[in-house]
Parts: sequence; structure tokens; C-alpha cells
Amino acid sequence: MTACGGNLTGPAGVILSPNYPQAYPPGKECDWRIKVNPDFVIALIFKSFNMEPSYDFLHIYEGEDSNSPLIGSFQGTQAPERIESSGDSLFLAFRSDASVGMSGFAIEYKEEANFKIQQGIEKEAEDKPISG
Ligand SMILES: [Ca+2]
Repeated sequence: MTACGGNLTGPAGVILSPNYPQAYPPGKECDWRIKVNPDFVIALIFKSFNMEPSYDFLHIYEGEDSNSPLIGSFQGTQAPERIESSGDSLFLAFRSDASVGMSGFAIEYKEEANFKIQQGIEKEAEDKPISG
């Protein structure tokens, strides 16, 4: 059994699908939780992305777990070049079905200054209750 997923708390890092760049195994679930310093946001930079269309997914949530708002569910080669969070945490859930693995993904993350907070216009969003 190969471990996958985990908690990432450094200011930068790399997330690889299982076995990358070889084909990921079928029936695999990997969850990554990225948490950077408070008042920073997270930039995800997609270096490569190749998952079986319609069957294997990378779900990305704006928050600490899958109860958080979904940013997107990516498959095939349909990933953006870059995603930026609005808060200090992101949750990534890799799901492969029972057959056919592809090369998967290499994604860099790094914390970035939150210019909205610096300018003091994010206060309203911070005051919103956390649902879920
Ligand atoms: Ca598959």
C-alpha cells in the first residue's frame, strides 16, 4: 500500500498524484489539506494534469475539508493553469475509479500575500459565519 495525501503546512510544496509520472492506480482516494499562514492565500500552479475523462477526478475545495465550498472538479486535461484560494486553506481530493489510470498531476502550491486583507477590505468576508 502506498500512502497518499496528507497535511501540508509549509509555505510552498508540490502535490503529486500517486505513482506520478507513472499511471495512478485504480480505486484510489487521496486527500490533501493545505494550510498556510493566517492572512495568506494559496496559489495552485498546475504543472501537468492528465486524468481519465469522466471517471477520475481531482476535487478542490475552498477550506479545510470536503464540506467546504467546491472550487471545481477537474478531469481529463481540463485543469486551469492556476487557482488562487480566498482563504488560508484548501482541500484536494483525488478519486480514481475501478479501471484505467493516467499520469495524473503535478501541482505546485505556494502561499501568497492576501492583498485584500492588506488593504482592509476583507473584513466583511472574515466575519461571515462558517457553515457546514
Ligand atoms: Ca480510471
